[in-house]
Amino acid sequence: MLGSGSLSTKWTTYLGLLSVLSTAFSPVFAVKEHDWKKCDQSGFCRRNRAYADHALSAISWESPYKIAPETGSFKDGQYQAIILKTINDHGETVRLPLTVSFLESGTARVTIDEEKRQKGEIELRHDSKARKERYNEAEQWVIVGGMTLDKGAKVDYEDKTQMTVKYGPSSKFEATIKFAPFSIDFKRDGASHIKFNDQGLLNIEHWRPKIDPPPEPEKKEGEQQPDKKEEAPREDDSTWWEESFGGNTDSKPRGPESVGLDISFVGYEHVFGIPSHASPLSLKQTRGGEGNYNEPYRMYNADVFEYILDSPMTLYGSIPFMQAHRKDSSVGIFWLNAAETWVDITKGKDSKNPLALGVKSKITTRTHWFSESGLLDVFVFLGPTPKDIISKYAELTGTTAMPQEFSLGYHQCRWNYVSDEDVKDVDRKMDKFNMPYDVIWLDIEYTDEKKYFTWDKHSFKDPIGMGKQLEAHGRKLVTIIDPHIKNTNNYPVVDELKSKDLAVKTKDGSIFEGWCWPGSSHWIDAFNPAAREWWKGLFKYDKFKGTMENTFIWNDMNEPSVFNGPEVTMPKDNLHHGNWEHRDVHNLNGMTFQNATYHALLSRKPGEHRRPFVLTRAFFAGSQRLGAMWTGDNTADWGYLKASIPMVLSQGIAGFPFAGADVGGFFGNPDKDLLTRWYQTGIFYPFFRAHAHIDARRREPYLTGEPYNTIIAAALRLRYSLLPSWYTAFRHAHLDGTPIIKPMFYTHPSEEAGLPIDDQFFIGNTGLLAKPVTDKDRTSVDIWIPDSEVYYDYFTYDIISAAKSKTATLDAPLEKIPLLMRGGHVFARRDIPRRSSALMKWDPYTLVVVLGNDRKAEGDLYVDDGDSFDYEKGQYIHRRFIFDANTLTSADYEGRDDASIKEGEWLKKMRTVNVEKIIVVGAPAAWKGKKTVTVESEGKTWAAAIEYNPAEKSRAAFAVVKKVGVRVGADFKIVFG
Ligand code: NBV
Repeated sequence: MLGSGSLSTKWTTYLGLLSVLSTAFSPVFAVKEHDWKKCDQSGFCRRNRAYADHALSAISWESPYKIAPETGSFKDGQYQAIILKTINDHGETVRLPLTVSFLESGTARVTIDEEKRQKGEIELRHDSKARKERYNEAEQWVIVGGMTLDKGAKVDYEDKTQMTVKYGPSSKFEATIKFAPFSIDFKRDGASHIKFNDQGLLNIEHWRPKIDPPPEPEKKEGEQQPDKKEEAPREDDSTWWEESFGGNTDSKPRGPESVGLDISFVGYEHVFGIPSHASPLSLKQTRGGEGNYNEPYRMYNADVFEYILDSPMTLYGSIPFMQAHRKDSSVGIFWLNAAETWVDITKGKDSKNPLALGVKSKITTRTHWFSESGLLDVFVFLGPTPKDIISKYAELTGTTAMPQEFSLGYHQCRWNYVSDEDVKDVDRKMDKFNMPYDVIWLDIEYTDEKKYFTWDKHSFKDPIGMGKQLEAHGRKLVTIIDPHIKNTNNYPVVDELKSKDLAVKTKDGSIFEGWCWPGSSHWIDAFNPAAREWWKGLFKYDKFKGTMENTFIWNDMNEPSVFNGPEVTMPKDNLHHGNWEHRDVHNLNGMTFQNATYHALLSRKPGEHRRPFVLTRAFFAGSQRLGAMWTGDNTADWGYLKASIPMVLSQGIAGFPFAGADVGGFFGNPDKDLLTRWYQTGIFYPFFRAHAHIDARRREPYLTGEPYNTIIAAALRLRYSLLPSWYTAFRHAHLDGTPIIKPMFYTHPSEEAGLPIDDQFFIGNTGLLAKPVTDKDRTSVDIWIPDSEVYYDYFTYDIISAAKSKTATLDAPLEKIPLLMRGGHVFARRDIPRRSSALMKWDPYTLVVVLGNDRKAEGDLYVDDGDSFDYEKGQYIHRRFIFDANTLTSADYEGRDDASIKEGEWLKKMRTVNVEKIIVVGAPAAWKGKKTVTVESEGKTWAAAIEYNPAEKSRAAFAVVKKVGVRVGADFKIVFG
């Protein structure tokens, strides 16, 4: 058996080799900030910031972009015109086609292209084979719906200087397009909410030929040089055609081509979104000042291991979606551009127009977005609620896929389980210590020398035997498959990649070779449909031998990570399918790879139609349709535990809620308290996986010793008992993009004090409010109470006394998880402790009815087979529970008629599954002495025993009905009073 010690040595030797090969990669466990570009090291970032500085400091600045009104036309919900950009004092202009689309959903879209590049009337430098157009295929990857034009959109006003279009539901939205300079003011109910180019920072870097400066005339002795100070300031063209960083030079065949725009959120103090950053949920200002950042938020998917906290630095994935919120109003934008993107944020009084706001807060958040290349393409959402914003965004980019049910369970991972025997041993020990888990993971060491789709024959002698042991308790295996393919002999995968011409190319069209785990490697170009088709074949059970029905996949390193590449990724002038430069598509790259794997899992065997599970590290808008993400290589440190909550919340409000952080911290060794608190937090991540670096000590939860083992087991049990409610929350995310864990601004958009809070959250619609302990040695937490409902402690039913908008202090010694139940909700649990979620499949349900101040409660439960796509054919149970007037009823959530549903095998079997127990928290005193309740279901009426527990000190009264005996899928009525 290969011990972790020898693996570690192998790894260290390996990294030694890499550090010789690469200046950009180092095995030192701290991010080397200087390995990543700061704004002034990125040519277009520096230029756009300088443009902004100039525009904002000039005494009079007029944006040089004007619509030529005679080119404009409005038809079927779409306005098209040419914007003329004046490029010199002689009035020379460049033509930029503008399209403003008003969609039926009430979303507006503004797209600006460049005519010369569209028509291919440009010359490429450096003999590049790249495409000449601005990248216009992002929408093919990202947008899946909601694009029907609003035929009802009407021009409401037009003159020589501007036009106003009314659109959206009941025409309550308005866009005023000013022609000169070009700007757009988006209004709702007559008031401005979002403004484009209000500050005049619109900047479309047009194509121009490179003119080599004439050689400096030779200076003759005694001759006077002309005084240069008199010349007009020159544009900074130093990085137009080439740019170097960290020893790598990027050739730019199309010259400068960035797109930039200022987007003001009028009267909004908070903006959220643009994950992933290790930063607060409410985004910080980025132009300096106390407590602010000095750098813009960056989105350029990168392998930034051991990232730093409280930073706008880029991480592994990007979603350029932002929402602004103030009391009672939310609006948002989606910047559809897959190139490197930066966002500056400033906040301040709207000095231009303080009276026009019509809202108390005079703070306006101004954002400045710029991308290196591609179209300027922005969607605008006018709300008014956070839910509206997210659901409209989800309509465009899709929602979370219905997950494999097992994937909501606990995932046990480390780099690496060293052999099949090791895996089987962990599997047995989890059982021995009564710790439920669903999935065990294999990192890169399971392969034969990092050749994906192979097994190390010495350490994984019998993968099928291993898979079968897992299967016995309904458990699964996830194996890692990365996008870099080892460049070596006798490896059919690389031979095929080359012979079929499916890899990413260099700028001159030859196959790109770089360094990653396997050493010299090539990268699959998942933009290429033929590559995706080929990829599918590799996962067939008879091709990827050793895998079986319970094997699923983890895609890592798909930013892509290239150890010897610029900023640890691919050269920007590399070419993808269709000859698009990597520069144009970088942030999409990870999603295309996850997409290829997703489709491969769908076609492992003819006739097998099961939901894939694919974890990805890199992502973009739309990745939510394909699986889960995690926040990458964090550290076993309290700060990273704390940061994980806003990071996961931010994913949720940007449409990709199936998110989690490595429990325990990837780098380093957590002490027992930290590990325990991390489990108590991790049970609330939608994606709940423990993971550890290869050099970290073993830390399977049962190794912690007492009392930690018992405490961690209890946390795991809590996750497992609530799985029905988690699954229901996923169903809602799937239906309309709703986040799975919800920040306060989302659930209580009217409560100003809660808007920036990002360390507590609600789980789905359960009314469960969690505030994990994320500080060392803390034995209590202060939780903010968002409303005047009654709140109970989840475990003791103690009433939490705090007024609305006040904090309550909750006791939280190590064994206690701060978790409250908000009055007014019903949620479902399964209380029989089992080893895995699969073994709970036919278990009875417990309903917890938490009565509100008005003695009412409501909730829902969604169940399906958790594995197939039969839910698409109505094979599911979705119940709505209402408690009112002392009666609990259950009815179909959508009002479907039972008789209309043709029962498949799973639904038939669900006939045996009951709601067995009902707990009513906050039970009225009038129930005292009651012995039975009346149950009515499926034409029968019977009595079930009730046990009433009167209030005691701070504990609320509660009642328990133990043998309810109603089918979970049937309508029922239970009369308590
Ligand atoms: O495959 C090894 C690791 C993996 O464990 C981790 O989760 C990824 O984020 N991988 C990165 C590569 C190297 C990390 C130093």
